[in-house]
Amino acid sequence: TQRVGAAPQDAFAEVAHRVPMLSLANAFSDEDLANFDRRCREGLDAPSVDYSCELKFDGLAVTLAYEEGLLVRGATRGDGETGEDVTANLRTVRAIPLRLRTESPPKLLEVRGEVLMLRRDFEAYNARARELGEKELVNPRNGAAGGLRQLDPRLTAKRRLSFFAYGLGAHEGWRVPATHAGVLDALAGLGFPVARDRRVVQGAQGLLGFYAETGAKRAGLPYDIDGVVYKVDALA
Ligand code: I6G
Repeated sequence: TQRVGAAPQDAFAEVAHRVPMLSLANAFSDEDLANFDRRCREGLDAPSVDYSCELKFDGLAVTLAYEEGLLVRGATRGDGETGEDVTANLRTVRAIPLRLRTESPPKLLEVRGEVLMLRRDFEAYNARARELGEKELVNPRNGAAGGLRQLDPRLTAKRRLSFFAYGLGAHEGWRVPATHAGVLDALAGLGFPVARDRRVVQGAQGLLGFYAETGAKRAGLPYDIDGVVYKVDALA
């Protein structure tokens, strides 16, 4: 009753992102990775760099704005500068907290992450669609993207979308941890689902090791991924 309640809309309003939602650069080979590590070491003037490694879930990027601890707005990435206000739809995603789990919430905290459909929810949705003679979803990513763009939040709720947090947008009154891994831990503490398959590694060998490990478990993951994400762990 707290999550699905808004009336269907005619269209989505535009939202200008206070902090742009950037995309990631790609690496396609061991050599690309070695070059990434070299550029980081040279840029930081450090003999070795710690990297935070994560899975790149194959869903849709969104940003969630919390004011004084309450979810006030949720938007799609759009072109990175301006997205669409899909707050009513995002409120139906049970994994997204409507209120931060803290006694002293920050004035503003924007949390970024990916909305996706778990493989089991995708299969269940399509099984039901077949029973009813309705249209099946093509893949989990389309299921998530189409689900978020429904004008009636009751239809979004039927897709049983999931969410994983992976970063920050604008914030005021929040003590930002020193590392990306620390940010993810802090977001988990505030009640956000953060994927468990993440690790901090050292140097190019560490990056390659995480990639190989992920490849070995990819087929057994509960969701589709389209790669892994590496970030310099130190935010400074
Ligand atoms: O840290 C991240 C994890 C997963 C990401 C990310 C992601 O996509 C599923 N995507 C972006 C655009 C960024 N970080 C910045």
